Amino acid sequence: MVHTVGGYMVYTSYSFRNVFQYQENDVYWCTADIGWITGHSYIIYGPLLSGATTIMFEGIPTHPTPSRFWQICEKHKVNQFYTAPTAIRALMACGNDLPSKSDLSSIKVLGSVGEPINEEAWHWYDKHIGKGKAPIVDTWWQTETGGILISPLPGITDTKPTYASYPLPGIQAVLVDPDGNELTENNVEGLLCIKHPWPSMIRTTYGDHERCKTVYFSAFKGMYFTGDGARKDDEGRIRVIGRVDDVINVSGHRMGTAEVENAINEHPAVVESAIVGYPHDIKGQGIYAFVITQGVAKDNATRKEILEVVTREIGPIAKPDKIQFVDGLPKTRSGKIMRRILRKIASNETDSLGDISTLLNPECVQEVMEGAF
Ligand code: 7RM
Repeated sequence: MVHTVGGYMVYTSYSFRNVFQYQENDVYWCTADIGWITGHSYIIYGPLLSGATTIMFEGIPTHPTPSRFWQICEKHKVNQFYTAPTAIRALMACGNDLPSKSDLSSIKVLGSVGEPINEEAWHWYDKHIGKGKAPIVDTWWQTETGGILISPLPGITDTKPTYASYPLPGIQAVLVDPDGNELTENNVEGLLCIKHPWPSMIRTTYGDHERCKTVYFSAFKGMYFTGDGARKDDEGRIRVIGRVDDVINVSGHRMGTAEVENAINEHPAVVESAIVGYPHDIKGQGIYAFVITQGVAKDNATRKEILEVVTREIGPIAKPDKIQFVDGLPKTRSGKIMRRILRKIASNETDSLGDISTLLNPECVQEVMEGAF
């Protein structure tokens, strides 16, 4: 993805200052790796262009102890803390007493990025890290967008779990139907597009300009297509429900991966989950859930409880057909679940898994494959 100096600088600094409400002498920490766009935009460019004190961390959240993040927050009196849901869920599973051992009173704003943050993780982050006083900015954006396009503004917009909320000033986010008609009313679901250009938008895909045009600018005339599906609530807040390619169609009902995972994660013993579709003779697609649990038997009684939670949260139509308990889920280095691999495993196409060498944890693939139905 090619970004250009002027626009990228303008937009990363603008969005950094507004989304994190950075004030002079604050200490800001984004836990990302600088090799990921989040590190580029929000460890380096946005903060440094704003004269901010920005912490750069190399390591993992659980080493040498799962208190690492909270100890660093205390030591450097971090005011704005920005991380990914995958890290929040991993630390949440380590217990509530760990964050309470560190003084986190300096924290004013909490950020989340990379995937939809599920409700349970949102509440844990709010309660145990922000102590109910630090607004959570659920920031939606992409490598292609260069910077945050949809996010609450702390102290200005309200926050609502699982909602990235409203586009930043200047950003014209819209939902469209498959024919490209704009869905202007609230309470709708559609494809997330951006109507008007913004300073840090993708300029080209390196060495292949046609590809850039086809992938992002050809689906809908005059708009940038994000590839994400989203929903608007009755007040126009936007909730991103996952990549359109990952949407599952069960007997004609369309479901985003995030929605079903969010429901499964509400079960108290579920640490993390991933759902994918697989071919199903009757329903078209069935729902296959890969679930990491803690402290419960990996048996049908737990499966039944999970199904009950999903029925309560969404409805019987979203109940997974298969639930496989796993110890780990294949993740990219930036913490995103590789559903492509899980989809192959769920469909019994394991002889064509593709390249798994860039995974953070390639060793988990074997385990997941062996336990598959
Ligand atoms: C910054 C980054 C982009 C994709 C994007 C979404 C997903 C990112 C959120 C989110 C729901 C969020 N760049 N995504 N942030 N989904 N809520 N707050 O992640 O290019 O690596 O990924 O990530 O699907 O299109 S990225």
